[in-house]
Amino acid sequence: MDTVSSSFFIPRKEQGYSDIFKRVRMMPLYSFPHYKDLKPHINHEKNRFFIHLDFDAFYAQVEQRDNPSLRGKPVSVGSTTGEKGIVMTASYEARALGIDTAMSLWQAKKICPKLISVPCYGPKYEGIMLNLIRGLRCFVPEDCIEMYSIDECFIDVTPVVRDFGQAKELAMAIKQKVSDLEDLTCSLGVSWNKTYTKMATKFEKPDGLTVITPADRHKIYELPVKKMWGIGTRISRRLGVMNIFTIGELASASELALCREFGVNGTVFRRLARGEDTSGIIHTRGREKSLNHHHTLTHNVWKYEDIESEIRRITEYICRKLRSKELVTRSLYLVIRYDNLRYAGDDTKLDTATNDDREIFKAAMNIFVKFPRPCESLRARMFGMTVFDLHEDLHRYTPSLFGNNVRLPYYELDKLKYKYGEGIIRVGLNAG
Ligand code: TTP
Ligand code: CA
Repeated sequence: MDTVSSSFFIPRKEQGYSDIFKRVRMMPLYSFPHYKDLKPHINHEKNRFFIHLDFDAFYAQVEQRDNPSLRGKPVSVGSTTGEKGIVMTASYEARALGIDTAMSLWQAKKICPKLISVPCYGPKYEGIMLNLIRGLRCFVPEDCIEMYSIDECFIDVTPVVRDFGQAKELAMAIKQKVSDLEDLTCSLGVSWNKTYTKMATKFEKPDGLTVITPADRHKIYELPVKKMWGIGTRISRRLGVMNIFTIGELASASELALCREFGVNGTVFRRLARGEDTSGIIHTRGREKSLNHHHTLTHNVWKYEDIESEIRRITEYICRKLRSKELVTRSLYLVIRYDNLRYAGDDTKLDTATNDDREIFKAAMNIFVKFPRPCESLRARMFGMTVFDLHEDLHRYTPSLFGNNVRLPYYELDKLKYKYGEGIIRVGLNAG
């Protein structure tokens, strides 16, 4: 499946707080319908049913769920320390008082001195979404579910419903499932295409459920263009210059004029506005259940530093493989074969899913110390590592958000290595 990352979602400079925003942005880069995804032969209004699910005030709601003393109060979640405090999201009580995402904590406290700011805990939120995706498999096959961001997913319910009535019933059942599984509320949009479902979700937030059938198209058409999936401040401004202010106006605009201004995206915008988004579920998660790498040496080794260096080498290899597939691992298995042809192997579970060379190296060394220590008369000749319990890497585009360790920009380093060769840079795996 072809996916493109949409730069439209990256906040623009003129929003003022873009620098702060960039720092707090942690959701995976969105996949946005591409020209290639739009298939004219699909009869787009018939027999296709999608649901979009979005948790309400996600981080804040989770923290209020887990800490009853926060319920009913203005709460913000984000970094809480020093001048760099930031609001990643705010509870609805705080929003009612004017607190907004990406505000500095200082600014937020000025507006609402009673605001309670709590730190965010990424792995917990990630776990909730992954649990939900698992739970949704009782309604549709996994292939029909697209995890779109840390708190949003699309579900293609075409295989299991016949009309909008059934699609709505299913959406209600999903809402109930979310409540049963996680005791959280979410909002849902139901429509015949992904773009409309995403916009529908916003109609009745929080705890909403909105169905947009072809007969309800006018509800979408009345919205300002900026509300459309993929259209931000800059594009809506350019559309404004063309006298296009609503989605309806975009839908009926001249395709030629739009293409002159936006190239092929002009066609995409127009078709999405018209409800002609024929894109399907996009899978970003790899199919792999595990990845492994084994290396047999030409010269057997026994000195600690040589062993360490071999383990480091296979760690780097495995981590790069994980990143190339945008995966993280929760479990690790290390095996060594000695020159007496015996094996030592063991596995460990990691505290959090990762593809960070340093964390995996540390875990691998912790396994190694339990093995018979190689010596001059018992040398190691083969090293192998397997990672399993793999998940999609949700933090791949925003290093350094969670955990005590500062995440290194591994994806960027991989690109450098790919371009300039292995020797260009090496991470010191012994560091923190
Ligand atoms: P959103 O779905 O945009 O917001 P929300 O769930 O808090 O509120 P809403 O009810 O309007 O959907 O984002 C989901 C979570 O992602 C949010 O709780 C916090 C996090 N987030 C960031 O970390 N950085 C950001 O820039 C944004 C917008 C959200
Ligand atoms: Ca949300």
